[in-house]
Amino acid sequence: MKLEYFTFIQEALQDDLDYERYWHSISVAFTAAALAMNYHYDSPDRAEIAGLLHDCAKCIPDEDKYGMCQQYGIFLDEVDYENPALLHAKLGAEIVADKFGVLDRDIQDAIRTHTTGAPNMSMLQKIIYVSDYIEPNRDDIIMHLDKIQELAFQDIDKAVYVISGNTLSYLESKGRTIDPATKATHEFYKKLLEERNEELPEL
Ligand code: DGI
Ligand code: FE
Ligand code: FE
Repeated sequence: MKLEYFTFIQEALQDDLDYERYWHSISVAFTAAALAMNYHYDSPDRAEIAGLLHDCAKCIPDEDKYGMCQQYGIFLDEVDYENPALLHAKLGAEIVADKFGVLDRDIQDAIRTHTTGAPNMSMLQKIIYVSDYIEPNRDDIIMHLDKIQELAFQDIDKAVYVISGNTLSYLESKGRTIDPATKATHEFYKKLLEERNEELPEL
């Protein structure tokens, strides 16, 4: 039954995503399952499903994304209108219910927050946020990726801190608008590590 469901998802993704995005999704799914096992998360298969589906709305043309967001009643703020790259996360969280029967709120939340992160994320949200960044098949050149991959399996909160910090620096260097959630994520995990008297990793 489970394998049939995975096959159903996999075939739909092959239709809906381009070649690179499809393999990125497979890679995020396996990375998420590995992190889930590492942190004794109760259902690694749910992490796998969230990973498979996290970018399911990525290849919808931008001009269609806005209309679909409206149909689903998704609230969009100014940053979303300026940055269509942010929409696929919010839209994906709604599409998975309709198209893949995913009614699990934690999976939906993990998809919704996978691009910006959020303060005080659940383990599944952190797993997807981190897996998206560290999966081994991305073409992007990411500084110290090997160290961040290692950190992800040692202390996932430190990994969220580093990844959100790197994302902020990247967006600033490109002059892109920062979503308040991206900033809030970094600040939350910085404070959390300080409260735990942990050293802030610099990567
Ligand atoms: O969908 P992926 O490529 O796998 O990765 P993603 O969902 O993390 O999306 C990455 C894109 O989102 C990337 O181009 C950077 C952008 N992004 C992330 N946070 C912010 C942001 N863009 C803006 N403008 N503001 C943000 O805070
Ligand atoms: Fe994404
Ligand atoms: Fe992704």
